[in-house]
Amino acid sequence: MVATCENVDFDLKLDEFKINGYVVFDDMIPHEKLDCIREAFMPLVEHIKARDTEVSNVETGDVRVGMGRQQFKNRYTVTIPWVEPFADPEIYEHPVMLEFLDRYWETDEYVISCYHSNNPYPGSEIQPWHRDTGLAKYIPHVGLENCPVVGVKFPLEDTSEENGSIEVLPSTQYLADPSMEGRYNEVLLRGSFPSSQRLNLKKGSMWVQDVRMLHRGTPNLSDTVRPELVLCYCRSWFSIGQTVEMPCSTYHALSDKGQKMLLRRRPVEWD
Ligand SMILES: O=C(O)CCC(=O)C(=O)O
Ligand SMILES: [Fe+2]
Repeated sequence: MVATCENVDFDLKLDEFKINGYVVFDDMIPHEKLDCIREAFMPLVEHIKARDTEVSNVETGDVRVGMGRQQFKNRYTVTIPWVEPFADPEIYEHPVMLEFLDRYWETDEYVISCYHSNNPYPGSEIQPWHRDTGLAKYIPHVGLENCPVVGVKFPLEDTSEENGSIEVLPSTQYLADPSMEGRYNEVLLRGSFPSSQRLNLKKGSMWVQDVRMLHRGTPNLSDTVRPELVLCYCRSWFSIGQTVEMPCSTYHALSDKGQKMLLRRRPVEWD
């Protein structure tokens, strides 16, 4: 059974998110949908894996064939093309997720600013502890109650200690001491931080990540890739300098809500 707004305790989910810096929603996406996405996704990530034998700082390639990079050894990022089966309104307009975001930001003025993925393969290694934002540098000493950008993530399979489930250090999203930025990995490896935990997720779940919360990818010890897709939702007044590419015809076919959330798309011509 897929989660509906009627069977979610949004007040509790918001409290969990504000306290922990992440929140998990189970049973959000039917397994068959994820299987279709996985089938379409594999050629993209395999293309990048075959092409990129070196670690790189920049993503390259055509998004429809495989735009991405080897981010760390055997760990690939892939930009997701805005085409079926990836661009599915039952995912990016998921009523439970939009209701959650409307309540979190107390407005529906937000946009989708990226569609991306994180994909550790067997042989990947532990990542440095990090945040996915430089907010504490741009707005030092202010632990904003609401983060203007969040990642909405969904794995295509169960994630586990074996296949490289993410490790998080809950409640670190409000840290805003700029002198600590760039030192987190060193500090966390040396000190004692017993509240860190692995997020072992069930296939079908979606989770929201406050991009300020400290986290790291872990080694994939299984024999197959562990893909996780991420949609970035961002307040309309904020920018992370990224946008989704799509042809005008695709944009005009979106729902009113879809058009509002993808107002910042980059028009491209695809034949
Ligand atoms: O895929 C993961 O488990 C974490 C990846 C991550 O945090 C990143 O690359 O920024
Ligand atoms: Fe990250």
